[in-house]
Amino acid sequence: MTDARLSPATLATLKAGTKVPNYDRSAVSPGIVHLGIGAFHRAHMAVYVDDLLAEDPSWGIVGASLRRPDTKDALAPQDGLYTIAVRDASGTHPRVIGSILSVMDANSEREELLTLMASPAIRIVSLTVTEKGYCHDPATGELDERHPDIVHDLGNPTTPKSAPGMLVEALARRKAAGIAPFTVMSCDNLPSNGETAKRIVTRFAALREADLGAWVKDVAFPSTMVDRIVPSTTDADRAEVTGLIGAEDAWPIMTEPFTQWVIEDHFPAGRPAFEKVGAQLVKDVEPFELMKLRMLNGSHSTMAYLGYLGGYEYISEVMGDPAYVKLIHGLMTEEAMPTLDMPGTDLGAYRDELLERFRNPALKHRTWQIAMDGSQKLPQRLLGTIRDRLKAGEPITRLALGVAAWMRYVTGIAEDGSEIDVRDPHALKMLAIATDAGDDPEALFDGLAALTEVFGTDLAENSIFRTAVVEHLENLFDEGARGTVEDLVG
Ligand code: CS2
Repeated sequence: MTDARLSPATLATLKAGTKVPNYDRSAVSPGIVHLGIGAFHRAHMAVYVDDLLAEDPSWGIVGASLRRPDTKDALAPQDGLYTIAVRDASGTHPRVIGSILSVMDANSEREELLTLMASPAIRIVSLTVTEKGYCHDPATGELDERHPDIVHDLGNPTTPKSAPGMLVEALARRKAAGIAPFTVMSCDNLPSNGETAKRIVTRFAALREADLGAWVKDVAFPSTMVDRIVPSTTDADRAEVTGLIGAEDAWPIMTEPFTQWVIEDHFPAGRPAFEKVGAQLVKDVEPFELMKLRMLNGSHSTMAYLGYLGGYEYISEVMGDPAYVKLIHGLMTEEAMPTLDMPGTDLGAYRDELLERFRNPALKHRTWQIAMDGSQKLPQRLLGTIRDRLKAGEPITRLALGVAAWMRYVTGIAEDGSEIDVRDPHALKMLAIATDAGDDPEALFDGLAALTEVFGTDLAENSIFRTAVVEHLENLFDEGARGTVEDLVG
């Protein structure tokens, strides 16, 4: 017999051991619209909200996807219910989350979504639209005014496609109706994500209309640091979760036990009591963001490129290679930690906890998944750290290897000659550069470092940086990734 679909009707019949919502879902009303309803949000913020709804049912979430209807397709028949499955060495622990009341597909329901965003009940619009969703220049953090979606949205402001366009149109409607703005809460992996969102949204609003630009300046954009590792769900995961809970879930979310959320406490329109469910509400999130981006994400990207090239499919496999572990330990200890200013935080303990999380054998986190969108990730994960180290006159050996591995990866050809499926908004441009360069490390460096949206205008010219990356590239071409890592740590 096939299992019945997860839904309000089957909730009471789930297998023992499955945690289910402890509140009456029919009493929950929407207070939050979330743009970018992917796995990251569903493993993170939606869980914190789920923990709070028994106490305050006015903060339900309506999720929206800006690009693909697949989340809506999976969750609509389940009335928004889905499972998070927490994996560690002891097994997989399922919990059904009820905080997402519905999912909207912005392409087919744009007007309904904008109407909801403009309604007074919505007091927070949160975002996980990934780095590229900001339509900005990652090197400067400014709105990319030539971005095709931005060009489209400025020409068609009432039917926008992009996240900035959606936010500004909803805010414009609130302004026109005399409704106070919602708070915009970015949960993406960007430094000062609140400020970045604010810069982009206010610029876009000002380009639409000076008055609107001025009004949007008063909108609150708190920064947040979000941390939970969420590998993409596979068919095997779906089957495992269906077996565990006793109902079919079309899109469960697989994650780790660890979760962290640091939030700048600036919500003039009100907020759920996140501090009661484990979030840290602070004045200044930036040091936490830098710590996470430079230590966790910087290590992740370095392991992703060197790991993929070295033939490792999962991060836990990379962590099984002592040379790689030594490299990552050194990258954090010698090169990232000295750039961080975190009085009162034990960075050594933070590093050790990260290494344990990376080791989690049950969490099948693909190197290929993390390798995606490197042009958008490198600036805040490795290049900012490199700039600080260069300014201080300190070595950048391991960080430069991370950059070189990315350059080698985006050539699109693996060490065994097979093709790499490079996913990146600049993939084609980078492939053309790599094709021209062939296996000449200097030409490859010069071609890619000229991408000012990644490297700014300073790094391509920096001879210490250039020499370090070119040397690593030579090794990567000659010895492969494993050989290069062994040479470096040996
Ligand atoms: C990862 C992150 O895919 C990636 O680029 O580095 O998504 C990482 O797993 C999260 O930031 C962890 O909080």
